Amino acid sequence: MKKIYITTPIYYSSGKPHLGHAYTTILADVIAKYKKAIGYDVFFTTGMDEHGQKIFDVAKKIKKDVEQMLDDNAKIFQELWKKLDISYDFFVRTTKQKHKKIVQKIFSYLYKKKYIYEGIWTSYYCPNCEENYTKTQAIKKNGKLFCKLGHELVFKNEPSFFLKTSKFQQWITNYFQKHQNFIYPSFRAKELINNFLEEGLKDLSISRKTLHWGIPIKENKEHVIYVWFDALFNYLTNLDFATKKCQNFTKYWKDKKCEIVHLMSKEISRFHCIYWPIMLKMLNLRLPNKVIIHGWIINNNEKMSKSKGNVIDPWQYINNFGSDALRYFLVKESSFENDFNFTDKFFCDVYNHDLANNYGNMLTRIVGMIKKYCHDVVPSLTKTNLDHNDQKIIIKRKEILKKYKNFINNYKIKDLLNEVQNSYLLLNKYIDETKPWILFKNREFSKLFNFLNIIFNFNCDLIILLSPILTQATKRIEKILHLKLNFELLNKDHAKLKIHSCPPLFERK
Ligand code: ME8
Repeated sequence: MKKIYITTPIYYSSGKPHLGHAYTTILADVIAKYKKAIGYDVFFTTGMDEHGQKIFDVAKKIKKDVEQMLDDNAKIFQELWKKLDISYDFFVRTTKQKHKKIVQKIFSYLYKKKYIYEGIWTSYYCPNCEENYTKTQAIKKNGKLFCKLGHELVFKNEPSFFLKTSKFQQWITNYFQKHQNFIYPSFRAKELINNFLEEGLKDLSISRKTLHWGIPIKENKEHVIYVWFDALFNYLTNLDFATKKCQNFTKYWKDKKCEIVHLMSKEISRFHCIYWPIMLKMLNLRLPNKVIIHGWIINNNEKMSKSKGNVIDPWQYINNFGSDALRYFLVKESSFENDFNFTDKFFCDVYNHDLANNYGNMLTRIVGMIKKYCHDVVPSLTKTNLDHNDQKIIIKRKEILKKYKNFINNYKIKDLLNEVQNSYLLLNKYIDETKPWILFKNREFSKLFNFLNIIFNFNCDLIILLSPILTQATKRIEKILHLKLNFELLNKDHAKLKIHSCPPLFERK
């Protein structure tokens, strides 16, 4: 059985989830569900990044006990994931004992191996992104230095532990060049080489002496572990790496046949594509197969983020349009190459066109016709009297069934959705040209039954192909059709199936 381990970033627990968090998590969930649907054994994780300067500062600012804030925020994230039908297999919180112990073990191991040493950390630091900048990488404005997201940098000069990442600069550059599929889309590898590798990779400061909100370092209790060193290892601690009960690590990480995929947006690609592979190399562990990087959701021409205060609340769309609508929109408009501008009008247009008019209305129309012309039972195909229009639809159905696995295997879910929408266009045309009401009036029953059988079967496949995204609608349709919808039912003939009335699935807005 094929296997895949897929992860989202773990989100900072410094506030509520926004549309950006929902975007990545939905994409990962949809990939996980599609892979499961085509027979993969899937392990999917997400969770909360709960240490570091930013978390500590926010709790202080809102006058809340840090742990209370973390519990509250983890709960809010999990409530959102439940509402959005996100089926993760493990939800990590980095303040939990298991995670902390494993990270300490890894630190001690790398320290013993001399990959970690003590020194003085002098750097321009972004407390918001928890990221180092050199003077050349920083953006200069009015004599001050800023990170790429526009936060002011703070100069740091303090004792620290360092990870010998500089030793691996050539290795990681070669790795990018030899493994063109490692980073998707591949142009991001060039960006990383230009921005971070060409000017020389510095050793990474991995501890903080002036902060105590982190995992204590056993080798020197005055320091805590830097949040990114701590956080990246969630991808191993989720699988119980370096514990007695490490079946999942053996099953999903050690087995080279298991596909490992990390998903995120571009601002954290440096950590996942440069530092994370180096850490794994130091531990003598295999690398992930793919780091998939998507663009940002933009609001008013700026990256939507908590620090900018321009975040969009996913709940308002879920409450007005339903969770399926948000899942569908974010997958349909997702882009690995570009950012996309979120507007209410855009959201509403896609909802009305794709979900209300095509998906929902098509089923209502077909069920209505079967009720009216065939006493609620899907008719059989006579195979005689098939005309050009019937043949066209049969061919289109075959085509999409031939292609869908390829789309799923190559993470091109958006392309699959485009194929599905094209099919709806064709089916609408098929109805208009066949004019079943005239066939009925003229008592051309064999033609009418062929038409209804062909359109019902094809539409059923389209519903199944969208089922990993439209989880709620699928449940409702299963009741209408009295059928458990899964990918094994693709390409089946549903003749003789008894169906029930179909209330509108997506009301027009
Ligand atoms: O970076 N558009 O956490 P974070 C698209 N804790 N995606 C967005 C987005 C936007 N405007 N805003 C956020 C961290 N995201 C670290 C990660 S992983 C070991 C540690 C999504 O809460 C996107 O996936 O800032 C991005 O990479 C992630 O949220 C950042 O979440």
